[in-house]
Amino acid sequence: MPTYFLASQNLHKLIEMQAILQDSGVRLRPLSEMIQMPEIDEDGDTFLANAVKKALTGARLSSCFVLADDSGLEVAALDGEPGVHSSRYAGPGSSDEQNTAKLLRCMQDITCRQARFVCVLAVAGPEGLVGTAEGEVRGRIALEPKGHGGFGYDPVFIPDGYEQSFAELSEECKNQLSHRSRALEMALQIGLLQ
Ligand code: ITT
Repeated sequence: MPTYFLASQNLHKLIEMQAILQDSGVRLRPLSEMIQMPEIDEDGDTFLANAVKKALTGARLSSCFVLADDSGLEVAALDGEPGVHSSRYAGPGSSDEQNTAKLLRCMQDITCRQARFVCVLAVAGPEGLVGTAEGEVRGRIALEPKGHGGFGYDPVFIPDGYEQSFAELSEECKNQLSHRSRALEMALQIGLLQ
């Protein structure tokens, strides 16, 4: 079975992606099984730039086929913030709870609560970049956190067509709708993962 190695420090991403890829014929393992990944400075202005940087670094160091995910939340009324800064919105090393609390504070007086999650995937191998794929899910920011599932901003993100947050919906439900599952679907469709 073709195997790809995920270059990520975020265990939640690995668990979600393994569940989404379960019946795809593609196997995903953590890159930490092969090498110790150095800390990567995610200094790109776009999800694409950061995803490509993570995949190329992992592939160069391991000589394996490496998948990377750069993702985040874009809020329309905040001009797309937190965007590429999603994981450190409340400052370097901030927790999911601190980031979510900051987001709710910034949106205190904002009635337009439209937002989207974006995921850009990049695959690189020993010869360099293989390709990229992208997925998004649209929704709105809740007035307060609800639910205990998922990670990151899941407790405050309500996908379009639902009344519950991603953290209240089941794992299966999130994995059918999410930006990550849509990006993986595209990656399989275009043969980026095969
Ligand atoms: P790696 O770079 O090591 O993969 P990371 O968590 O730092 O791990 P990113 O730089 O891509 O990953 O930042 C993604 C952040 O966006 C993540 O920490 C969450 O705050 C948010 N995010 C992305 N996908 C999410 C999801 O499905 N649910 C909730 N929040 C999400």
